[in-house]
Formats: sequence, C-alpha cells, structure tokens
Amino acid sequence: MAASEPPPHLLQYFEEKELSQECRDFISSLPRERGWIRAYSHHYQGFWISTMAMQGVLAFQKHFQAHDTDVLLVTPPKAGTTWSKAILFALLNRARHPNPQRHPLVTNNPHTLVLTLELNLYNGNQVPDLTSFPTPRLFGTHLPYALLPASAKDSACKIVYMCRNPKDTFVSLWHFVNRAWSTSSAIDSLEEAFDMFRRGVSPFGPYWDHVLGYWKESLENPQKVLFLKYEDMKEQPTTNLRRLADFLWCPFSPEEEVKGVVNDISTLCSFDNLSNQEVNKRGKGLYGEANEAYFRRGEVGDWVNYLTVEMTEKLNRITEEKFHGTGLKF
Ligand code: PAP
Repeated sequence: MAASEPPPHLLQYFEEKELSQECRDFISSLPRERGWIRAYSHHYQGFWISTMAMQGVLAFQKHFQAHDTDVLLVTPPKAGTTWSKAILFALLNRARHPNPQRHPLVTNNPHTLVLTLELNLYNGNQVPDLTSFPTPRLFGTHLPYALLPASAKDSACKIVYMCRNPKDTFVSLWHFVNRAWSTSSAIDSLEEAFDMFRRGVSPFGPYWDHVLGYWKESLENPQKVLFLKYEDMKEQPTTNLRRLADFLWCPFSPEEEVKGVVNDISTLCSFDNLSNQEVNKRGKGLYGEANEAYFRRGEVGDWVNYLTVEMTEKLNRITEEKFHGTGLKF
C-alpha cells in the first residue's frame, strides 16, 4: 500500500539517519502496510513496527543488557504510558523528591524523565551509554514480550505492564496521530484507522497479542511481571500504587502511610495535575510532538463518543475471541 511522503521531522528517522545498507535492505524485505503517522508499518516477528521505530527495535534487541535491578515499564501505545511513567518515576524517586511542588514532574513531561528504549535510547545509537542511569534503572518500552531481548527475560529485572480497554486505546491512538504534529494522520478516516486496528495493524500490534503475551507471563511468573489495567488504576489509584511499591520491593513504610505519601503521589500523577502543568500544555517532546497531545481526556469509556454500534460489536467480538479461556476481561 502506498504511503505519502513523510514530513521532514519523521523522514530523518529513516532516510537521513546513518542506517547501514544491510539494515535498510532488511527493513525493506519485511511485509509492510501504510503507517499511522507517515511512512510504513513493518511486519516484524509477528508484530507491526513503524519505520521510525524499526532501527531502535533492532538495536535494542541486539545490544540491551538488563541488570537484575532494572525496572521495565511496558505498555502498548496509548494504554497509559505517560501516566505509568509518571507514577513509576515518582514512586522510585520518592525519597529524593519529597516535595510535590518542586517535583521534576512539575517541569518535565514524563517521557523525558523515563526514556523509551527503542524510541529514545537505541534509535540512532546502536549502543547508547546507559552508565549514568541511577540504580534501579527505569526504562519504558512498547515491545511485545516475544520481542524483548533475552536479558530482559532471563535476568531478575522487574516488568510492569499496563494495558487498557482496546476500544479506548484505539480512540486515543486515532486522536494522538491527528493532534501531536501539525500534519494530520496519513490515514484518511476513523473508519480506515479502525479497520487497520481491527486487523492488528497498529503500532506494536496486534493489540490483543501484545496484551496476551504479558498476561500469560504474569500468570506464570508473577514475581517478574506485574500486569495492570488502566481502568483499575483509575478506579483504585492508591491500592494499585501500594501493589506496585510491594512488587518493586519498595513498600510504603508506616511513616510514609501516616504522612500521606501514597495520596501525594497519586495526586501528583493525576490527569488534572499533570495536564495543567505549563510544560504539558505548551512544551514539545523528543520527536517534536506537542506534549498536550499526551493529555486528551484521560477517562474510561470515551470510546462511546466515537465508535458506531457496528464497530463496537466488531471489537468486542475480536476481544472475546482472542481472550477466550485466558481469564482476561475488559
Ligand atoms: P503513549 O503510549 O504514546 O505514551 P499514552 O500516554 O499511553 O501514550 O496515552 C495517552 C492517553 O493516556 C490519553 O488518553 P485519552 O486519549 O483517552 O485521553 C491521555 O489522556 C491519557 N493520560 C495521560 N496522562 C494521564 C493521567 N495522568 N491519568 C490518566 N490518563 C492519562
């Protein structure tokens, strides 16, 4: 399927970066479809990876060496990445940043505090220097479980996974690709985007396979993978914050409980607080995207305002079929 010319800010991630011919040849040998922003989605090891992410994915897979103390936050795009980055950063650094008014999250978008391995660290740098990251190192990634580097699976590093109802994830993705940059999505309509999402052709999709990979692993290895849902975090933020702290071996102390630290972190990372910070209203991200595009509504069930009855039924049916017998429900 032909895609239109990528705008310059994305073009550089494929055309202008110093990709080896071997890498270019490899990427062009993969089946591809139209990309959500521009360029393409490439079918790689069973998942769809955008052109701009491809080189970083390959380098991350090849070179990343996990430490036993690392924390990897994994999300399918638009399933709560920004929020969970903020939460994990605040949780792990709570001793260093006790004052919510002077917290780094007040002046920095969560994506600049917690970098995404394949998009920010390994994209354009085969072997980035990770020595300056304090222990425990906290990184984000969108990679499906099957594609994670061996050391991330074999080491004792912790994996926190957050996913979200597929209908809200789709709607959020559609809005993001249309508002993060001044140019709108390369996909012409919501209907066309829906059809791609339904077929599994979404960034790091198929969405359901992404979720299932981590769901299965969390059941088999609950000390290694904590599986969280956006909806549960919305409903019970403090309960889930305590779960997270316990899982990461940094439980809240009785003194912290008395001081209200759990509530402070929950409020600091809330949609209302983060979306009202100047940096998130007017700032730009590492790809030139508007930070405000990461904060749209932040609600559960907004899909009802966008999906037709037929679309809803289709996604419900796929979700039921894919998750049948797994115990997983949205
Ligand atoms: P990413 O994967 O590209 O980083 P991600 O952060 O997962 O994106 O998705 C943004 C969604 O999270 C938006 O959802 P919406 O489109 O349905 O509104 C955004 O509003 C929501 N979001 C961002 N920050 C928060 C937060 N602090 N609390 C709840 N939801 C949030």
